[in-house]
Amino acid sequence: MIIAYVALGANLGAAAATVSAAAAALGEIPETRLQAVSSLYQTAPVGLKHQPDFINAVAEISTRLPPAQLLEALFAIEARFGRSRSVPNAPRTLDLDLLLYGEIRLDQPQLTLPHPRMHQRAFVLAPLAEIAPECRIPGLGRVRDLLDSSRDQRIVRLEST
Ligand code: PH2
Ligand code: MG
Ligand code: MG
Repeated sequence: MIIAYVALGANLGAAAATVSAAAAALGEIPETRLQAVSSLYQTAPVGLKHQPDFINAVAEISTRLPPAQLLEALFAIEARFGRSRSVPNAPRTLDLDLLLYGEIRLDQPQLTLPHPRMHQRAFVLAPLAEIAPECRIPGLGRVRDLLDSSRDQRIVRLEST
């Protein structure tokens, strides 16, 4: 089994409920087990500014699926939650991004690993550090140390209900 990390994000509709349900859906992927899910975080939009705040979380899974097949399964869950793809960075009902797949580095048109922007994004690094404090991003170093450089980004951990 390979340990992989998935970022979850939503800023349309019932975003918190969607992110929680999508995290549970990760455990339904064939050959895959859901190991941990972070708290939900309310986060300021990065990139395109004039859109609602996001709800973000990170999940740890273990899987026997190869990266491409895992990615297909993530797209299928996005579609199930009503994701339509318009312009890049547009508001979305659900975004699932594969962050890390073991220590693998990959640079393909459909998939880059580690995720190329994860190290700059507090909305990824904070929930990742919560569930995997010793986690390292291959080539970039420890998640906890990288988080210190993104302290200016507004993110609030939501109390679980
Ligand atoms: N996702 C993006 C772009 N900007 N900002 C926040 N706060 N959360 C996201 O999940 C997010 C974003 C592209 O996928
Ligand atoms: Mg994304
Ligand atoms: Mg995506």
